[in-house]
Amino acid sequence: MSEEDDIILSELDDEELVQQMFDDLYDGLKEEIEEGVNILLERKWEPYDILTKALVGGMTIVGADFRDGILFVPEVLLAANAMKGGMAILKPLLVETGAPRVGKMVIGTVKGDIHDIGKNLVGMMMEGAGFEVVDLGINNSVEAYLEAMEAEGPDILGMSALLTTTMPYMKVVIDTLIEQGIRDDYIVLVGGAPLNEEFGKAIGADAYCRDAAVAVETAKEWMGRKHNSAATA
Ligand code: B1M
Repeated sequence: MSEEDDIILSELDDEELVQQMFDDLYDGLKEEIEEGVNILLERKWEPYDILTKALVGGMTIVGADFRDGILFVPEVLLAANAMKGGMAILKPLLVETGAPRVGKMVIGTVKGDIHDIGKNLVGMMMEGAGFEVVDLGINNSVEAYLEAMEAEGPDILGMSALLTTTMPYMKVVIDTLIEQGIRDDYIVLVGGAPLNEEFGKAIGADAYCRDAAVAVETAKEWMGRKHNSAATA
């Protein structure tokens, strides 16, 4: 039995446990990640802190080693799967039930892009803040966005892209909204690791959101503006 097998997560202090969770996420150990999340919850950690400090923190390390060619797609998929296991435990805790609906968002990852962890996180946090969220999943064409928007009538369109090659597709979607004369019917928010504020402005989005917490704040702010302009119209 290796030394690793002997580690009892519940016997570690908080700092050691978070470090161990980084290692377990790196190794794609879903059950251990789930156990770590449950232990931190028992220790009265806020679900949001577990998400950002233990899970997103661990995924940042995975991302750096993926970039540097130390980890490859199969390993990163396992890490992503472990992360999703932890997120599934936190989701009901982040999502308040019965909260008054403050708005509705359709969100999806753009065409050509299959990354969905960040988008899922945004969806969870938005639901937690009282938004109704319609998640279109990954690899969405202009047509898929338009169809969902027509069917769902959201206040907000959220788009996610994680690749420099797929982020320009957000502009394709926004340009189509303009062509169809419906751009101003929606608040358009965009996010994803390779984007920045300048890019958001350049493609005609209402705002770029650095992370899930910023997405919630920005959505609330824009919903407030929408109500104010409706009241004065
Ligand atoms: Co991929 N991948 N990946 N990957 N992957 C990146 C993005 C990369 C930066 C890794 C690297 O090289 N360092 C790199 C892109 C480089 C580039 O474009 N310049 C990359 C690459 C190259 C690829 C492939 C092409 C690899 C290959 O096949 N050779 C391939 C692409 C496939 C495709 O999409 N067509 C690929 C595949 C994969 C996996 C399938 C293995 C897996 C995805 C699993 C999944 O999502 N289900 C994967 C992963 C996990 C990553 C990294 C390691 C982690 C991404 C992640 O989940 N981060 C990533 C490296 C990195 O980003 N550092 C990488 C955690 C997540 C919480 O953060 O998604 O940024 P993030 O979301 C944040 C914010 O950005 C923001 O809020 C979120 C929460 O705070 N946000 C929004 C995101 N979307 C938003 C939408 C909003 C608002 C805010 O709307 C309102």
